[in-house]
Amino acid sequence: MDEKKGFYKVQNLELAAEGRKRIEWAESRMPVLTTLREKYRKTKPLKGFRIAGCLHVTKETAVLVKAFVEAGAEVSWSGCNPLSTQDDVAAALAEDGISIFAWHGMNVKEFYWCIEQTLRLKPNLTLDDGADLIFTIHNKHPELAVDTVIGGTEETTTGVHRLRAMAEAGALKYPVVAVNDAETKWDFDNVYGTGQSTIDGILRATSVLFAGKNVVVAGYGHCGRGVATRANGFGANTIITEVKPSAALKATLDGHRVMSMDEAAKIGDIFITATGVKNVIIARHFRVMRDGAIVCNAGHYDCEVNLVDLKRLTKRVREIRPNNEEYLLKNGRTIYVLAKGRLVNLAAAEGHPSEVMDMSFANQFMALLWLVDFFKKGKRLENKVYEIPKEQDEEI
Ligand code: 3DD
Repeated sequence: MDEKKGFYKVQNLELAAEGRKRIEWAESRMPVLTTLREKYRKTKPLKGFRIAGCLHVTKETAVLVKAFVEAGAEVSWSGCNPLSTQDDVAAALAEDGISIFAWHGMNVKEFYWCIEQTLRLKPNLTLDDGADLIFTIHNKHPELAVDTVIGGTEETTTGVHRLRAMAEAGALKYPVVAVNDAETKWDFDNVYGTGQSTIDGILRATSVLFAGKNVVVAGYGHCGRGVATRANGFGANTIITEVKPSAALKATLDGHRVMSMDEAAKIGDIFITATGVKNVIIARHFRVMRDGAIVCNAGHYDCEVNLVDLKRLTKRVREIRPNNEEYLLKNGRTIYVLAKGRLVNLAAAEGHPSEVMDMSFANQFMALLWLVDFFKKGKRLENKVYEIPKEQDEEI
């Protein structure tokens, strides 16, 4: 590990050169964000503002972080998942003077330690993917939420759900923009991004044939729909499980088979959860799974595949390939779990392609400008979850 107390902690600074090339590659495919960066390079509207970010440290996120710095902001960053940090990118950012605390394969204690380090900046803006930063501020540093932070943004569906619940309970202490709900985010990132990057993660961890396989996708929201569509493209027989009748009907009309997980568990070859809820695949499902079944998760949290249940049924676990653990069950059958049940697209691959993250992150950039603009005009926003202004979606 390379560490400069209070400034950065990354896996290995020697990876910086590699990381820089990967960031250049992403930059060349992110025209919207780079246009915004050029547009604000001179006026520096974020000068005097301090952004704490908690979002997957990938080559695309590095382009966003650098755009904030070019726009005048001070930035301190942590990853929002223990397995999603690209260590070479983190090294490049640290070497370029960005305060970053992130490495691949951290434990939960280290995960929250990294978030705490970013708060040394005393941020007045926060950027979240899953709301762990906002929750840490509200629970551990309420004075920061009340006296310092003027607003924040939230990247993902799960995080927006958490924050809406908080706002409804009157517990939200500063305004947050639901970046996830921008059409130029969810209708591209969640559908096309998750669709492609989830398959990418599975292929890198297994290199299995998709054609002809029974691919079970749990959840037919934007993400699940994207994954099922791409699996179909590979020639898979797609099966959807859904609790929401309208979503189940949509899946049926899109040509997928729809059934309960109890039935799908018996015939599935590859299982992908994308529901945002916990315990989607549990003991009774593992018990009836085929020998050699592959199980993974595309949702933000690792709560959808119940590994505690699986371990109870298991004789022996070993890593058979990177991000691929072989569970030999007491019933003699074998199940493969990818990326320890964490989001397989970022843990076993590189997350969504740059082209879709370009639009998601352009929304992040403009949402923070929108918050700063209100602040500079002396206006007070309410402590609630705001939608992205329609004009912003259109401009992007
Ligand atoms: N997410 C997926 N791919 C990503 C990438 N390449 N860089 C940063 C974050 C990335 C997570 C997003 O899809 C986020 O919008 C979400 O979780 O919804």
